[in-house]
Amino acid sequence: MGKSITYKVLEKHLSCGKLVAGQEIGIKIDQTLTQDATGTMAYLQFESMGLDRVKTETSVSYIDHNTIQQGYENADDHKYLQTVAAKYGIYFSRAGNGICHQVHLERFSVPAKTLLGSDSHTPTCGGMGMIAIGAGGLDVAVAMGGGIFYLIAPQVIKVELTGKLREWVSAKDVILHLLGILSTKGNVNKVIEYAGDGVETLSIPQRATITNMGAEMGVTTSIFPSDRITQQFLTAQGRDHQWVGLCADESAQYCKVIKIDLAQVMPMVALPNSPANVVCVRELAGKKVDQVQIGSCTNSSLRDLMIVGKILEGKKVHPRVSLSIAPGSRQVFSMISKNGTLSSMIDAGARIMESTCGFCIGNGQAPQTQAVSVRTNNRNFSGRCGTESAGVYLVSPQTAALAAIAGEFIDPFSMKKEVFPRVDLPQSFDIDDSMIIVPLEPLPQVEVFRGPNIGSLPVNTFLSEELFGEVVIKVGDKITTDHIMPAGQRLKYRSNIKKYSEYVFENIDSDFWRKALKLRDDKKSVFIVAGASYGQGSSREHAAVCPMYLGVKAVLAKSFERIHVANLVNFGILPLVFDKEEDYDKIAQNDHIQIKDIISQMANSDTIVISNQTKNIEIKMKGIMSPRQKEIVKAGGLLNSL
Ligand code: MIC
Ligand code: SF4
Repeated sequence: MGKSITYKVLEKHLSCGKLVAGQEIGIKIDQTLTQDATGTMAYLQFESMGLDRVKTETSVSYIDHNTIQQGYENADDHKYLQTVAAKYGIYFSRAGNGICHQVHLERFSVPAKTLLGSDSHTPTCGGMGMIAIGAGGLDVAVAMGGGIFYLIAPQVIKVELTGKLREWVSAKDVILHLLGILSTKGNVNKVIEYAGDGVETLSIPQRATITNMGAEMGVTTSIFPSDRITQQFLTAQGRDHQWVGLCADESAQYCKVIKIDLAQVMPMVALPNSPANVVCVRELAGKKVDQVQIGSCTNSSLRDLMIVGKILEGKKVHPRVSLSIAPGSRQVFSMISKNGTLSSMIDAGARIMESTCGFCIGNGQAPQTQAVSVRTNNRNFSGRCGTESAGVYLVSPQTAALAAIAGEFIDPFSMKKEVFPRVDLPQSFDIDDSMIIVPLEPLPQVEVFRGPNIGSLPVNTFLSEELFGEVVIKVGDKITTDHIMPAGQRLKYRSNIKKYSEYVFENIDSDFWRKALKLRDDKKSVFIVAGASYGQGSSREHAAVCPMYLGVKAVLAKSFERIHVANLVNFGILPLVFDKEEDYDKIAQNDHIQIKDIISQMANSDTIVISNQTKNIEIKMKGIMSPRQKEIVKAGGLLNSL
């Protein structure tokens, strides 16, 4: 039987297990990436493993999330990360060099290799034909130490692209269109593989926009073939020697095939508060807009910003609108500063931001109360932008630029055909890696800098045979890690678990942490009850570490997202799924829960019976852990078990 691209790359990297969809496998990781908001924990964990250096082909530590530096905390974290990188042989991309995914795509991505990143948008490099997967920091730390990364061998969905995008339609519209089909739930342990003759009409940055937002569907990753276009991009980045071709066999089998005629895709917009809440931009034409934000790892490439620059050329930003633009990397920034794009933006009245995540993670640029904020990034969860009452609308760079000038949504198709800005990628990009510090060989003696913001690693206790405690919070469907562990203004506590834990579920129940701590200190267990797709969104392991610190022992949910379930296990929290979904209604907040003989229950079957003592009933839960994961939870987490 022929093979998909996904299975070809997985097979080459297989370390253990059988490559059969649904079974747990272990793969070798060639490259890792971390960013500063998840990196400090990942490196504290790596340090605790006692190794003398990283064992991967390439590991890169990026500073891109927390660059606001109000107070000493961020700068201390950056210094810690820089010294750790020098000590253990890690490339260090300094603040200002750009967003990890954009820089990795430009400077480090290699087709047919594996990449594990402590950020959920790591699949961006799938646009280059990599198996690029987002994971919690601890899994990345293990991979840096040469350890295996475990995952469920995925089912592969083929998305067959035909035709060519029309003018004014972009790669962002393609992925929003697909989100409308696949939604944000029910895609766990799947990979999306792109094929068809439409692929060659898409440049690498366009492909990367598409794979980037696969994360919003909850798939393990997304991947494009490596072809002539991939080779051209690598050549233009001065890395032609790193190209290898990669395509699926004709007879490869897929679990599902979705056909998209690129010529039929419309300009799309995702309405608040879900990236899958999509409609055609046409339906919003005339709706007033208060803020426009262009950038993020989804849409901040040279091509994207040159299109924006051309639309803004000779125009002025509408007086109602605040427009900010953040180039994705220093390479993009530098090139738009030389080719006239930047001056068109400045002359139009755009506010030019640093090459960082910034607005995308709520780090600045919070819009006004009840604002209509139009953004080119990938997530519009409520509150993520920093203003709870604002509505965030996700669009392509061209739709965003048109709205910035008009002060309202414009249907791009209402624009004259001939005014569409045509942009070709350059034959060669400007290459200047001076903001990437290359590790010295042999590795020098380096003293790791630890400012007061670098806390110690919290350690869990071994799982006891019996848990008794209370449901401290009951939440509904699609709870994201932004709900569990807010970012934005709280980002500066990422290295200080004790302090950061005070903000768990801040926007749902700001007293959660106090109630949980009280139970923990009374030696009782804290339980969370949740609906479907618990833990969507980011890879932040803090959404497991901080609850663990507060005494959470189990999450009882209708279903979980992949990265979050791995993080719960890594920190010794039991992820349990209702055997019958309707049993969710049989547990209320404050109910007393007891789970007896857990370890023997886990050993004997995949069903765990819990008792709701308040209602005097028993409820069957499914254990969704592999035998390996059961051992980790028993040990109180991966670090203990290592
Ligand atoms: C995000 O886009 O939500 C983040 C911030 O990049 C996160 C990582 C984090 O929380 O630090 C992600 O996507 O994993
Ligand atoms: Fe940064 Fe936003 Fe991309 Fe996350 S999604 S890596 S916050 S730009």
